[in-house]
Amino acid sequence: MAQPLEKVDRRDAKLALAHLFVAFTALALGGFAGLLQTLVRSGKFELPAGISYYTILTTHGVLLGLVLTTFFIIGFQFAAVSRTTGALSDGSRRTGWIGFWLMTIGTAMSAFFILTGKASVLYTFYAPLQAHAGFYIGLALVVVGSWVSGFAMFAHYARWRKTHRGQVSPLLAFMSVTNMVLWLVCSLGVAATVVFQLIPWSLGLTDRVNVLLSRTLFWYFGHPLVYFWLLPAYMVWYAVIPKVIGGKMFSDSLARLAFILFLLFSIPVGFHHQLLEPGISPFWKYVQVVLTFMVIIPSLMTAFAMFATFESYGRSQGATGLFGWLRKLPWSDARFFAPFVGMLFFIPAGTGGIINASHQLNQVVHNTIWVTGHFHLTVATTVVLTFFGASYWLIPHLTGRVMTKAMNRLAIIQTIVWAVGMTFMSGSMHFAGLLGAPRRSAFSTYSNSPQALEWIPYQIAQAVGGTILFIGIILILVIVINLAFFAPKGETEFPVAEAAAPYERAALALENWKLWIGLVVALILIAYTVPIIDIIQNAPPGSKGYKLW
Ligand code: HAS
Repeated sequence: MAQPLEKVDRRDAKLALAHLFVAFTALALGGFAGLLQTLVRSGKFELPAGISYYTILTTHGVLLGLVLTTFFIIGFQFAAVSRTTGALSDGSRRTGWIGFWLMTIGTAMSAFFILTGKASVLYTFYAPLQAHAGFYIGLALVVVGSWVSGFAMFAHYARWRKTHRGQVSPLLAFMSVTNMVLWLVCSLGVAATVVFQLIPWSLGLTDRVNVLLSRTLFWYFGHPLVYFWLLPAYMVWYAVIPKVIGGKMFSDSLARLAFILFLLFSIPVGFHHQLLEPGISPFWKYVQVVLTFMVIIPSLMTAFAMFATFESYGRSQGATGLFGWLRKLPWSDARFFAPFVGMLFFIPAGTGGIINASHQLNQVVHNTIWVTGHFHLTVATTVVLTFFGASYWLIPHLTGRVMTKAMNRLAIIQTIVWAVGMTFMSGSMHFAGLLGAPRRSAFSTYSNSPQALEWIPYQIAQAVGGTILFIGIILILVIVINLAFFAPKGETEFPVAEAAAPYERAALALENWKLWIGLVVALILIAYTVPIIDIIQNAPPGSKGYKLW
């Protein structure tokens, strides 16, 4: 068994890099689609050659929401596992490559059907909109590929535990495994609707689909999906940022407990996306709203831990007063600055999430562009800026290069551009949403409504923000290409923080997977069994659907 490495093994580095390249290619294409969307919604621009707004919107959502995130996360986690628990075995690495190719082939297949206008069903692919079967089969391959990669990580972690009996596993490996367990359990829902409902229906093997069941299975997956995106950002905050600033992690056990709480409470909450849907009893909606408020707790713990880390470091450097520690943080280091701005944006982003989850308030914002504003703050700012910040050390670490001062300066500018663009875009989305502006709609569908006049200034602000963000995308691509191919050769550290109190017995209990997975299954059964039986037993005849191809 290989010993823990200070560096990621070269062969594992290739596997991680392959994932990151697909992720950043998706960012380039999906970002361009996003620019076109905001221009169309401003009412001042029309797409050429009869291209549908919904084709562009689907391209944007699938490439950024599903492809960029999943590839970045799996690549990052392979690197994290290899760095902290030693080189992958040949078997695990081969399994990782199989997962990568399945995901890549699936992505190419789905992208083909989206770009040829046969799958303009948006990233949530709600029935009764029907795409070409090839789109769903492509998505199924992406999910199966990600499972294969997850199994490679589980096998590697299990080997480590076997050879290190009684020891607490390295934090980043524990976190990667927790995130993959969460992903595996939640993606069973989307796999079920795709394989048993949508593929047979789009192939014409069944002529109707139970719409409510498919949406329920989608959201069983859809909310934990957002925590699958968030947790790798939290890995960077907990386990990397303290080292980058020169301090120590506040508490290793607290970080592990937060991850276990995410595993327990992120899945049985999908109904908070369906609060306004008929056919689900108010009682079960209420139960899931309560569970949604439980899943806020680990984020509050994370906020506490980050403040504690920053403050302890600042005080160790002589800071005094309530906020004196802020001055001691390394503002000119892009590895810190980008994730920190992500944290800052998570304060209003999380507040918006709490508003969404508050049953009655959801009626004000549901299906308005407020929700789009919410997820551009969460995933497209907090998560994505943290991924960018991680790329500033991860890519040069994997390619054997170093980031120059000029690139670091460009990365600081990139972060500022992103923050300004997102303030315009997401801010105006929130305001327009409160005025009732719908989400997921081309300008032409509501331009004749008298209310649209009120929304137009905000839509122009969105286009301004979208254009600034597109500049941000060009900047990050310049930096990534430089770090991958042109930066000077050298050694870059993969920073891993030490905990302030290194050995905490509680951490061992948090690796009792039988207990945690058992509890996850119990919570899911409590939250979903009765409502799903209801949805099946009281199903209307089903919808024939709207074929989009
Ligand atoms: Fe959400 C809709 C509720 C978090 C993503 N969400 C969405 C959709 C997406 C999404 C993509 O209940 C749209 C889906 C669609 O297409 O329909 N969301 C929540 C709640 C949270 C939440 C309660 N969402 C996220 C995260 C996402 C994400 C994270 C992506 C990564 N969301 C909802 C609901 C809907 C919804 C409803 C459905 C709306 C509808 O009607 O359709 C919570 O997890 C948020 C908790 C977060 C906090 C913030 C903690 C702050 C921290 C930062 C500390 C800062 C520091 C720096 C240390 C409580 C950790 C400080 C320094 C200084 C100097 C101050």
